[in-house]
Amino acid sequence: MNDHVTYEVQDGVAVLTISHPPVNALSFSVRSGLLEAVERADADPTVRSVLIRAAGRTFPAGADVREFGKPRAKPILSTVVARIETLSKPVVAAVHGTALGGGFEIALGAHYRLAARSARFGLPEVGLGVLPGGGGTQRVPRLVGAGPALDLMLSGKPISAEKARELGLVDVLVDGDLEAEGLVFARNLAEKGDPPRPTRDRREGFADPAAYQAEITARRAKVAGSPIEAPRKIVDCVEAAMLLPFEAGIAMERAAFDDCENSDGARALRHAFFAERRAAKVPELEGASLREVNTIGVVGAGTMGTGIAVVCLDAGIPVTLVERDDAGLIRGVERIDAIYERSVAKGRIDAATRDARMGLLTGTTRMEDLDAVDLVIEAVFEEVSVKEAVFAQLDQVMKPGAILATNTSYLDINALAATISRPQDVVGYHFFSPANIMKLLEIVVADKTDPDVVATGFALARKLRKVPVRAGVTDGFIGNRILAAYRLAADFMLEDGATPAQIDAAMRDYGFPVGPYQVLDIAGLDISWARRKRLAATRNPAHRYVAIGDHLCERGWLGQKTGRGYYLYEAGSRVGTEDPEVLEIIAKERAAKGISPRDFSAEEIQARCLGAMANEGARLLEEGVALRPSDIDVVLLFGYGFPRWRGGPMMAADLRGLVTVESELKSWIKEAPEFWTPAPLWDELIKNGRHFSDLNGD
Ligand code: 3H9
Repeated sequence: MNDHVTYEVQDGVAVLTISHPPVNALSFSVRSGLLEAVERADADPTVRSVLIRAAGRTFPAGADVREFGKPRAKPILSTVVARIETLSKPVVAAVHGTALGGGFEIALGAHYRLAARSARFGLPEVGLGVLPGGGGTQRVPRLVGAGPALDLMLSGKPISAEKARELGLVDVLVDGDLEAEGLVFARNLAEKGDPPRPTRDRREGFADPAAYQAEITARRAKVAGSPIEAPRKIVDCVEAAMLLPFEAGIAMERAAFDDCENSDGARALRHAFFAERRAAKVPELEGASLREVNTIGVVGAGTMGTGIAVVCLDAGIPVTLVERDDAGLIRGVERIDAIYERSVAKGRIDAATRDARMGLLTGTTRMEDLDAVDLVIEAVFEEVSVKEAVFAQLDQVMKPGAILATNTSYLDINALAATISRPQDVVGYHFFSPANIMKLLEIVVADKTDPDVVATGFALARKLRKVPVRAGVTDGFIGNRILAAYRLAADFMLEDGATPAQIDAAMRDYGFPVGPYQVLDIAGLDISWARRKRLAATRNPAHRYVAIGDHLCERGWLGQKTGRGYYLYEAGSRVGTEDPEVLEIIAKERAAKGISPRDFSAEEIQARCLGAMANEGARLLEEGVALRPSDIDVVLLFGYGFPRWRGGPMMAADLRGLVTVESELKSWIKEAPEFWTPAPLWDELIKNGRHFSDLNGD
């Protein structure tokens, strides 16, 4: 029919094969090819039934998200699905891989569904800020009722073919050759004279109208506070499925989809989807020859080292864990054991899997035992002299060509690499705590890092199920540089009149799970204190400095672990209350600087924190520390709790308008010129009518 849909008749069955690598997304050419093929099958007198299948790794994984937000070329997906459903001959879909979103909806347009046992079905649209727009909200409830339909649409999580069959979404599971079985099934339908079975005419899901409506009411209450519109529209559409005629329900779904598609939330979520995938594409991959990483050494069995060891063990990679002495090693191995115990207790893995993973772990106190490993991740105390000593030892024992990764958060990797004989093998792997849970991995490329070492890091990250982002060497890399700017903006407001609780509440309202001072109390105030002390020698005394955090640390108030930080914690409690003494310290600091406190609205708090983050992001781009704005967004989304539906600080600035953000930055310059002066990139983009997203490179 066209390059993406082929048509072939076998034994009276028209076989329509979708072929649009990599995931058979339903772009214009696939939709039009499919529609044409369906029309042809209808008109072809030799055809008695139809089989829709896909070539390659999967049945369509959804609409082509790259077409979203642009005028959609006809035929639209719901037209294609409707035409499949109203065909006068029985239509069978044979599903393998992941039938997601529009792909699942195509299968629902067919009259019968066969699935490979390994197939998965899902409606992940909500994760992109939209809802199923190819009839999914109307057809799925007809088959399974409101509860399971809303589970699929509101969670966005796929279900197994087995589960889909249990629910009645799939007719037959296939273990063998799916295409051959599909052909036999389609031919049998024709031979038996079975008529088409349009999903729109089915009513099984409406068998208990009261239960259906009760489910709608319960879910409506649950999604009432959603920051994006899509979940509420999903509930409305599923309610309409039972109450309205089919065509009216479809029209309602269409209108709801259009409303959501162009919302800021949906744009931000689409951005996040592509940004994550783009971040994995770095220049070093071009022509790289990957180094083999079959065994890994981890030096340091503290919280970070053990978390990293678990990440590697989970990927099936044997790990040699090194500590200075037996006691430390035993504590480390116990920590790893405890992580796996919890996973077993929570039912995430079974005991056999735990045993297998623990079986890949070797503990030692001898650095020499790392002589054969392919890569070492050093996770010792964050102190230059300690790291240098470990590096010197590793340089002695590691085999030539082995990779030496340091898990530092701040330190100068160029300087560290220069202390050993093989700087080309040195790279930074900045994991986030807890390493076995947080998805982000900053891969820090030093001046002499060999491109093969960088490329190997990205390949390894995929194996470790991490989201890698390339960063250059600077104090704090991408994430902690942005975090420092965020905190400084917050600290300025603290000094000028806001309280920690007001700032935290404003940032939670924006969508962060916790505010900046809550994070400080959780992480420990001493970490950022150490950084400030380290930078003290080079700090320009003319720059505005807020010493409130230092005063708390000097009193030994280091956050939750000491029961006191920016907030006060009752013994054993993780919920802080406002601490009058902290407010007093802040008031004293203001008085000492002659500041008369003023009020800050939540909007101003948000604008200042976000403006500071985006401005620091612009500096990181100018310095070449970050390759592209979307990489900065990925770091903040996956490592710092930035709300995904806001897209990250650079996307948020785009959505708010660069002119608006820049003029706000300018209006604050007099308060701290070194901090608030917009990076030159703002003017350059604005003058050319461009956005940060125009620098993402696709
Ligand atoms: C929808 O269907 C709406 C309808 O109801 C109504 C419409 C009116 N579009 O992730 P991978 C690209 S909404 C365009 O690395 P994996 C992806 O960018 C859609 N491109 O592979 C990447 O490109 P590149 C509902 C897409 O094996 C390449 O394919 N569907 C799409 O790790 C490989 O992807 C979804 O939300 C797409 N829909 O995972 C499913 N999907 O190589 C979204 C992928 O240039 N997709 N690409 O970087 C996924 O969840 C995963 O991609 C999947 C494969 C699980 C399928």
